Amino acid sequence: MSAFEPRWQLRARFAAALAEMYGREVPAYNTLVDVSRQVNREVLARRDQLEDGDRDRTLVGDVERVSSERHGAIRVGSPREMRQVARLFSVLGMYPVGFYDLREASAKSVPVIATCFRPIETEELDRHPFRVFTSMLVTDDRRFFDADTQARLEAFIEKRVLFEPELMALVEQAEREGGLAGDTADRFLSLACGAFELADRPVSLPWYQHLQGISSVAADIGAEAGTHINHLTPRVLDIDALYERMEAHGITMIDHIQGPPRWDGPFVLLRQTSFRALDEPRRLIDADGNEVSGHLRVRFGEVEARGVALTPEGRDLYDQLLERVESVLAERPEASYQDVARGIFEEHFPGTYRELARRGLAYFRFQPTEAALRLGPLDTDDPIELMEAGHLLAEPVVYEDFLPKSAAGIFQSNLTGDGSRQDGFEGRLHDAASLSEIIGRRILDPYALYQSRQDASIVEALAAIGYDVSSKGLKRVS
Ligand code: OOG
Ligand code: NI
Repeated sequence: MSAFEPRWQLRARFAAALAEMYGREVPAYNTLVDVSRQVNREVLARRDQLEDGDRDRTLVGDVERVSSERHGAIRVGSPREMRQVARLFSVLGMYPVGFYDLREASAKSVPVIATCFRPIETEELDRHPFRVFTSMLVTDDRRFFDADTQARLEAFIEKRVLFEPELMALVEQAEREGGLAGDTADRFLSLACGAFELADRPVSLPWYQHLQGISSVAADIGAEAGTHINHLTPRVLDIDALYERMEAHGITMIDHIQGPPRWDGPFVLLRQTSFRALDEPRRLIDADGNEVSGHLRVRFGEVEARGVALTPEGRDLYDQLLERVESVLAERPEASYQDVARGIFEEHFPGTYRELARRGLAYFRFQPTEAALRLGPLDTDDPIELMEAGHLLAEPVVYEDFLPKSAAGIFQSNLTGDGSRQDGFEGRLHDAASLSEIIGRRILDPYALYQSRQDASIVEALAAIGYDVSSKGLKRVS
């Protein structure tokens, strides 16, 4: 019998410990969590009064999970560090999903590629959906770093120890034995949490400033002795309400909510907003080697609302519309993002979840209706026809991932200065395959994960209605 602590429980305890630590260090985070909870309570109370169709607009997924739902973000400097992170997170049941190239998604200088470590099975997501957006500095990209800076960066990063030997030994033990239990699990969690605390080790000011001239992200990664959680993000059910209320608490958010607009149609993907990094007192070493006190901005606050996951076709449409929004705003800089985006969505995006399902633009969990269970199979097994006939309900699948444009926007709005990028040079190409190799574990394709959840729900629903699912080839709806 295995006495290992379940991975989801380790993950839940890890997330709680991080939140406790982060709240102590960044008090505005606690305000954000309090306001999110309050907004969520209000939305849920209101939601109980709504008709089914309108209920979808708040898109809750599993109600229980929302209150504890968080994502964090960390940044590392090398393939070696990235591999260590991947091994550590796998002990918590978090695996790399999706590839993000922030070098391309950003107008400013953001020289990183990234993935998200998160649970992948529905059950695991429902138990505790903690995710960590993890970026890695691309030190050999000449658009950002000349040969000398690259060499100094790599030497600095190679020398530092993000995860102490005792922690990595526990990771190895978990890998070897299949898990951790009791005091060993406790020790692992406390060391793992400690590894993401902002270390109070002095920072070389000239080196920090040199890197900051190139990119604040590079300075945050390449001049610090350790890594740190740079934000921890609660999920809120009504982000517009939260936005207004944070202002009332004296916390100024960035100028708009990133992602799709608020409108009367389906809530897709992800909407996020943040408040600026705070100046935090730090020990600095000046050019003469003297310790001086100063301030650095490294951490910030962010909140998000999650909508339905889109299929590749749905995502293409979304990306096209967002490009339109940007080109309109380029011509009319005085217009509000929200108004322009709403107008474009109203004109070009399907206005209902049902229409998204029909056109194969989003993922759904199909469930049999009471009527279907009573009446049994019809002469079709097409999930969309069955939905139209009232035999299947299509419940939107929540988006579990990130958006490169929003991520770039989050990076940018919290950085000091634009940095510098020499676009004449060729950047080193990266994709999911090359980052998989770096990580030493295959990065999973988020679309494949959503698709298989949808497929599994269809098989289960048809079986419940009385179809012989073993012998039928199922039609895919998307
Ligand atoms: C990560 C930014 C990306 C998000 O929510 O899109 C992110 C970072 O600042 O390190 O967390
Ligand atoms: Ni974030």
